[in-house]
Amino acid sequence: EATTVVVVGAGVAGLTVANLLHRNGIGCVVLERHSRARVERRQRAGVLDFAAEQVYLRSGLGDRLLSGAPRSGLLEFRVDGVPRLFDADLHTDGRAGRLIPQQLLVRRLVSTLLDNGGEVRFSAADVALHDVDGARPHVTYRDPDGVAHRLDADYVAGCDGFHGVSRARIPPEVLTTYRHSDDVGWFTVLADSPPPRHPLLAINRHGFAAHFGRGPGASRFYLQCPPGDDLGSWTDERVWRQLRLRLADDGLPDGPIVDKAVVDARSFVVDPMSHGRLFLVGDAAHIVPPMGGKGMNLAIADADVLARALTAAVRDGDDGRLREYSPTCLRRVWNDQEFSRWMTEMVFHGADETTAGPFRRQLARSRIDRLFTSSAAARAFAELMAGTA
Ligand code: RFL
Repeated sequence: EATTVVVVGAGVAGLTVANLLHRNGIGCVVLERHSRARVERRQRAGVLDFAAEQVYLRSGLGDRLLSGAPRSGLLEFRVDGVPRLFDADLHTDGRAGRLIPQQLLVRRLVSTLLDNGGEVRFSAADVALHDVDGARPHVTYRDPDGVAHRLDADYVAGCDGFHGVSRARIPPEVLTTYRHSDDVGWFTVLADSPPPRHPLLAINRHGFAAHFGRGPGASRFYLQCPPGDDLGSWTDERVWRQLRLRLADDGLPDGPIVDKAVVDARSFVVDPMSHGRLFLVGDAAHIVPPMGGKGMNLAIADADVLARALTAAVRDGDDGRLREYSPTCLRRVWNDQEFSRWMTEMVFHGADETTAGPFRRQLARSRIDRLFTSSAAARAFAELMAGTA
């Protein structure tokens, strides 16, 4: 069996590549390890930045994918219980992003692709890439009945996330890997509780916490914690008590907690993002710390660059853009890597009263204060939030 492009992974990256290729009339097959139900349930990000929104609008997918997704023009910083609203719309001339839970976007990307005649093979096991540096790569996998298959292709898009198999196909001797870990952990909670009026970041002596909406009846919270913190120590009762203290809101409504995790504030980048006829897209090539809200948006930006480059190569026989794929994406990746670290630094402060806590809290206050006193600082921040189109 043969196709033009095999896409490995049906996350935001892979599904965006496939939808964009499909609209350009380029044949592709998506291979996904998990079931459709599982892929459509994974709740992660929630903010689509302006640059990512433009990708869908330009390709005519905007109505289908983004209907009902509200604009997210305001961001609340709550310093010592005092709210301050940052107006991203104002400082970017209306280029604010939109709120859309990642799993809703994924669900819509899947149904749009399938309705348009695209193909996703879910529950594909043992996906393996072969001859990616030759003229004609192929991908092997097993279907849910255990039957082995082989797909020949001109190109492979490795969109299989940080733990996927694609990245390992780039020989280590040509790959530079950049890693950085902060001495901070993020304990994150997903709850069926009312979302905040605006995305909220809170600074006070009890430590940092953030509250983001994930649709009409769902919230994601982040609480700064020691790296590798013990999940078992975060009982539901402690979660709500800490959130009320840190968000300085005694009346914060609770609700059933549906997920808890400790995530590293990990930064990771590989260079180059391509090898032969294999192209890495999204988390397969880079991870940014969560506080910048850029992981999903970078995946969409990469997907757009790759879909255009593949279209030029397949339709017009021009592979110049494919050669530029990795450097083009990496410029944005490093820009957002720097923004995400800066954002983490901006709000980072412990509850520790004896050492760095009080000092860092003053820095956090000062950085936030600058956003409200210097229009140049506000503009720089809002522009990074919007992303570069
Ligand atoms: P995904 O979403 O991980 O999708 C990869 C897909 O590949 C499949 N796969 C395989 N398929 C076949 N064969 C294999 N061997 C395979 N191995 C893996 C997987 O099953 C999956 O379907 O990567 P993608 O598409 O690159 O998208 C990246 C985003 O998901 C990620 O960057 C964001 O979720 C990060 N992130 C956030 N980003 C934001 O922009 N804003 C946020 O607010 C935000 N919050 C978050 C986040 C990530 C979180 N996690 C993962 C801890 C909050 C959390 C909790």
